[in-house]
Amino acid sequence: MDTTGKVIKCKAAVLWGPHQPLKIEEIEVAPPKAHEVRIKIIATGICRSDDHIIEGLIQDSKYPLILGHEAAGIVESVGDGVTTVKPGDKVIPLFVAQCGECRGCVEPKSNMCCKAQVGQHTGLMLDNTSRFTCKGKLIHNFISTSTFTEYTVVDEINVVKIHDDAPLDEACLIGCGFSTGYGSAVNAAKVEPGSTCAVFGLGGIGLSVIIGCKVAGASRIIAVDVNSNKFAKAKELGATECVNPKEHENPIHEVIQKMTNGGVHYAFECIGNTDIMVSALLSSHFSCGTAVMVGVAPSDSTLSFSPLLLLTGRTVKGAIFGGFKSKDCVPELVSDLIAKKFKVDGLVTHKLPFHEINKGFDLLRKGESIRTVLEF
Ligand code: PAD
Ligand code: ZN
Ligand code: ZN
Repeated sequence: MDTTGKVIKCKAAVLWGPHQPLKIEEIEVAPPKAHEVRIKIIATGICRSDDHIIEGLIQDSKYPLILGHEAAGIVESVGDGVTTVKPGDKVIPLFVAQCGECRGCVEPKSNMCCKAQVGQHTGLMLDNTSRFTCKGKLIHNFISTSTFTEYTVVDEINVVKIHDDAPLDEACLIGCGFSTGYGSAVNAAKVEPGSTCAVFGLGGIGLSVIIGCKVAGASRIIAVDVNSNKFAKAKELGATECVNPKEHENPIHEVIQKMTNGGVHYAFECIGNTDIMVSALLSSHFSCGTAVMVGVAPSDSTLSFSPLLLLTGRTVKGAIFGGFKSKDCVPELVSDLIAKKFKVDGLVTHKLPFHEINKGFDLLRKGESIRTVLEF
């Protein structure tokens, strides 16, 4: 049946408010307007950033909303003026937009688009309306994507075509977790061959940082987590040593300084914990270390440390989506995946049918899963 131009009724996981389980509801998805694309989602991963919204950690979140931002799917229909994708194309929705024209997009060192800023939770399309309704109520989107639904609508600057041969159940991880971690190492930090690295937090993000550090030729990759069950996977992906802070009396930065003759070249925080952000900074060498903040901390938190830590030569930086310009880099990363330059299947610990989404979140919260991929 041709659905072009029609409202589609389908199943979606709606978050009606913070601290609630997701509810599978029948929703209406309006056709795409000009410069918008309607996508049938085929596979979507569960990321901790989705859980932060359920936990109410991001204060300007708009409810009710449909979460999900790490996905791959197939274009169902396009609005007027869309030129970069067509019905039937395999695509990845992009929570970091790339319009190609704004200040952020033309700056070579930036990957932030000013037209759709990922940090501004409007929950709406660029024209300030929504394409989702449920039981007569407007449903917001999440960081311009919303992929916990059989169909979604995104602005054209938030979607990119990928290779026809892409396996969508793996390519979905290029939509967030893999690219965020991998890019933090190879792109934001620019890890050099022979350098030493420490990675704090071994979820989908931290493990992808490890993959990036290994590809970049790091000589030592120290993996840090309070859950020792994460260590086997970290070693499999490239960690050379694993440390559990709970097994040491001294603060973790002292342990790492001792292991590395004063500190690592690159330390990555992949948890979203401001205390560990400071630990990461202190774990980097006082004269030349770089600490990269990748984890998303609660929106009302602040980072506090002595400026003397920087005067001696340390660098602090942060990156969203690994600093990758999304439209330019996602198709390349998918082609690299097809060419087996790296593997992402090690990150997928569980596959579940979409309607078991709450079970997927439970697995993440219990520390039992890395990525759960939901299939429709
Ligand atoms: P995850 O929950 O799967 O992994 C976090 C890991 O940290 C777990 O293995 C925990 O056991 C471990 N951990 C928790 N507390 C500590 C501690 N005090 N010391 C050591 N280890 C600890 O999450 P994830 O990998 O999906 O995401 C990690 C963070 O990255 C999270 O804050 C998420 O919101 C953020 C993120 N950032 C971006 C970005 O673009 N910057 C994108 C996606 C996710
Ligand atoms: Zn994510
Ligand atoms: Zn832009």
